[in-house]
Amino acid sequence: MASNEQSQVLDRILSIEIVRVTERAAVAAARLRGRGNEKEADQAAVDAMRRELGKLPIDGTVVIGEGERDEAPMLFIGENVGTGKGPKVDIAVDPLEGTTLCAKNMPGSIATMAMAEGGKLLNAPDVYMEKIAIGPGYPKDLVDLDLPPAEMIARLAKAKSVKTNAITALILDRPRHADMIAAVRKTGAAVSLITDGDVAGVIHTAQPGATGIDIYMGIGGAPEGVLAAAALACIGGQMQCRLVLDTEEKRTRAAKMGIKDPRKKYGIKEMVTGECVFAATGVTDGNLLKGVKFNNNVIETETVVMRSVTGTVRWVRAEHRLQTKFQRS
Ligand code: VTB
Repeated sequence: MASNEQSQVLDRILSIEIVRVTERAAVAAARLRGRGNEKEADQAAVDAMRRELGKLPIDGTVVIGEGERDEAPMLFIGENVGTGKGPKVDIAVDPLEGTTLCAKNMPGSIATMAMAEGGKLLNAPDVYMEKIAIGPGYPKDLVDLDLPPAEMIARLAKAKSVKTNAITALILDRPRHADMIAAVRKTGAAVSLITDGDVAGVIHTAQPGATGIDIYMGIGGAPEGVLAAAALACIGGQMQCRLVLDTEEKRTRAAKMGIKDPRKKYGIKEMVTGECVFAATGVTDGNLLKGVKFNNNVIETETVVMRSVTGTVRWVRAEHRLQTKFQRS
């Protein structure tokens, strides 16, 4: 199929189909909110997502998944998903992003996935990734991982025509970020800390007016980095990422996945090299999305779905009445 024909298929049909996939995963995980069992919640989301993906008219390959083939029985990297009859697509999934948030019933866990034309998503190993992201409307190449955090904040403030104390950075609350957090605070900027969930964290930068977040920085998971890049590919913004390949074993693993330069800094267009669709459904309530609500006969979900072809962002609030569709089959 010609590339533009493929984009149209992605654009027209799959952007609605993809919503069903993240909805199902979110509902499955939400049933296990606050039960203190991360594994069980994750497994429920994985099962539900995989079942639903199996129904899609695509010839899909998981490139960002639950892990490498030997460690993840389902939605592993390289697994074929979909009916096999349809366009060749790359799939990135995080059926439950923020497993801890879900297990503790804390804000911000989501079910998320992205889909791109075949061969167009970065095949990243499940390692850490340095990330920096800002919203749209800034001069090109403003972000750079090699700038000291204080300089990055100063650069951003200048581009925004504000003082550094008007900037807020979002950072994962981890000991590895202690120096970064201190350096950002020293500029007078504010630091918002999150315990998990940096896919949503990066998306926050796209609408600083609404979220109060100007920049995301720090080290998180590489799979989450590619998913976030897919979202920004749709809504605009800048992101730069670099895999943390600090051992020979990780470098070998990455090389097997086609990564030639272990120190490469990836922009959005190098992580998502074609058109893509991104979707996320809230599991627990969060800034970005409302969580799943269980009422007597209705299950409510909220999903955001974005397409890079047009930059359209749709918010899908669904009321599900046929509850049998959420049961295992
Ligand atoms: C982040 C965050 C995830 O992992 O990528 C983080 O977005 C990074 O790993 O929600 P550590 O927890 O080891 O710091 C999560 O918190 C969980 O996958």
